[in-house]
Amino acid sequence: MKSKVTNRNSPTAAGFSDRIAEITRVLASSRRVLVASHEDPDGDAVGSQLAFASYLRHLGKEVFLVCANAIPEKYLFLPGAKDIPHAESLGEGFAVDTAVVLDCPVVDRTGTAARFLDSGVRIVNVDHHQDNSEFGEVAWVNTGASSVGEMVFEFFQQVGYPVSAETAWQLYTAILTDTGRFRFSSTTRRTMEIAGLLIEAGADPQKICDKVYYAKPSSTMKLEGMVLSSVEFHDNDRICFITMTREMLTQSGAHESEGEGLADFAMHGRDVRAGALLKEINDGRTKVSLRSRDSIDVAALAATLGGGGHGNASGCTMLMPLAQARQELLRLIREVVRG
Ligand SMILES: [Mn+2]
Repeated sequence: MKSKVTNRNSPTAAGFSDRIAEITRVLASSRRVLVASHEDPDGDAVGSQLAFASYLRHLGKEVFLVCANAIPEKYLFLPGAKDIPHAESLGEGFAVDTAVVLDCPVVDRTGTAARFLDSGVRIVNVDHHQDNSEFGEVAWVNTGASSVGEMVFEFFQQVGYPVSAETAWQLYTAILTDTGRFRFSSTTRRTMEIAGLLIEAGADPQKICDKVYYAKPSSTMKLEGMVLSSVEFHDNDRICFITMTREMLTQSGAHESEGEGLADFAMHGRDVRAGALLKEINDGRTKVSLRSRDSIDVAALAATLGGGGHGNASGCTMLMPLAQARQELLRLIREVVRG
């Protein structure tokens, strides 16, 4: 029987244990399980995938990890991250009976891994995005969670799965990165408690933070310098745009994934209410990462452009070249900032 279970409130809300029971019920009758997350993986995607895979292995499942495209180098220190295969490397005949899809509001966010998620596959959807479409046989959505890493931790506690040191590193990284180093409004007392429990279980906060944020290759720093020098302010410094062009990637020798996290620089300004990183894509499109403060909702703005995300951090792809996208985005973002 197909059932949807959703928890859009706190991790400790009534019914939480029912959701966990639904997931364990599906997993109990599964044999070959794929663990997938979104394309352009971030720390939450990689950390949660690795942690959940370890639990499934512990259950004796045949477990397959997959990523749609390259995992950023800064996450390769995580135990197991180097061994996550690309979707392309799993052959044509590859099939699973069940898939755990983490941190994805819609199935398509799995990118090239979506081809393994046809109608015959039972999907367990674990996510914290507001705009989750509740796809799958079980959809556990908790928009109150800082990260899927936090949800996975709660899941492990509920089912009595002890967190190993390796898993602690993975989940700590997921939470650290998805909270912007415990800075975003999604950071709760429980988030900090979980971080503390993960440290107790063996996660090293200094080493993890250094690996993720302070171990950049020179190409990344060169790219960052170029992107920062593109900074432009509008409307009395209330709107800030930064830009990443193909030329900058070529000149710095950086891969596109090295620009992850750069969007946050748009919000470093004292008076900035909303900001964006505009990334030029080869085929005349422009990828946009949006950021905002307080009640300014950039998720709604991204949604009007075919994207999505969280209220203060969202993204979309605009079907126009950079210069045109910048103009159009400025017009739209002004409406949001002026309210
Ligand atoms: Mn996440």
